[in-house]
Amino acid sequence: AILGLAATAVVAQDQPRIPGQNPLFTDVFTADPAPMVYKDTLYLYTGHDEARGDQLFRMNDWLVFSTRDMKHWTAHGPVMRATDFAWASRDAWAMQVTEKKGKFYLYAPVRVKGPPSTFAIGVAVSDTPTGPFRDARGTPLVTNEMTKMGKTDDEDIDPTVFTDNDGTSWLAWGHFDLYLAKLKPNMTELDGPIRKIDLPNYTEGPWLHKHKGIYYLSYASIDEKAKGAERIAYATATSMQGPWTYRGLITGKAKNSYTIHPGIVQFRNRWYLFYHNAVLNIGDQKGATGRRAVAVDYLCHNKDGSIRFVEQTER
Ligand code: FUB
Repeated sequence: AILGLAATAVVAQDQPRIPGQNPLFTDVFTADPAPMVYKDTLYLYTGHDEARGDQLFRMNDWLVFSTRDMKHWTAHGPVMRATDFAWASRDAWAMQVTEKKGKFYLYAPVRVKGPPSTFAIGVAVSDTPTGPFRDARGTPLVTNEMTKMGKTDDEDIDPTVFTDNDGTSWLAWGHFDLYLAKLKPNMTELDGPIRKIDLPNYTEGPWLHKHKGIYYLSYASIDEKAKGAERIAYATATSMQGPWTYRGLITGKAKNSYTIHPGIVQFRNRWYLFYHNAVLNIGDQKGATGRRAVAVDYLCHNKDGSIRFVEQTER
């Protein structure tokens, strides 16, 4: 009992918990969380897993939920379907929404009609955070850049968008290779060259944030590309131009899921790490890599700029 009490005290002090919340939503399978704070509300955009049987992914639309207190959530339903991009055929994979000058921009990877039906990144716009979002260009923002370089067909995925204090917005994305480009102030065109960033075991799911003047690039990583499951790692820099320095792992593997995906945000003076696992069963549909569940835990920045390892909590 003494040991138990001591352990509880250490956990409470070192790693504050959000008790009883994970997974966040229990009536729908959600993945690839992308939080955005606007005014007094945290909006959480997610992918929507609908895989049946041993299907890997079946993802047709993106959902949004909102909260003002991190306890009570409102589901607003789908904000957009992959096929709302007229040039896309399917696969509503990991997206992110950001606000600029009162408009909301959604960056998302979807499979183009093809052939070849490779991934491309589209940008959509809305006047409200809950959508509906409509294609802002009529064409992809990033078109098969990696395929042009002889890579596989699913390289242009998982866009993350970040706006610096000076108003400059940046887009990072990629599968096994990580790319970074500036966005024009209109948010719908790239500004300048695409740069490649080399990070150890970079796999997918990049997420950019800034804290106390340090830039953070978190991402899903696999030790050996073909084996194991993903864990969240991160790198830091003193400028978006880099150089980026690998700093270690933020999480271990997600329970029951091959993938994990970071979404990091500050809300009401606390930092949060959103991610997904696959511990949720809904009826006869068991959690699996294609049936995931979004979760959240506190994120702590240490004084030396490192991020404290996050223990994944469950209900
Ligand atoms: O959800 C489909 C894909 O799985 C995402 O784009 C990746 O980040 C991984 O979570």
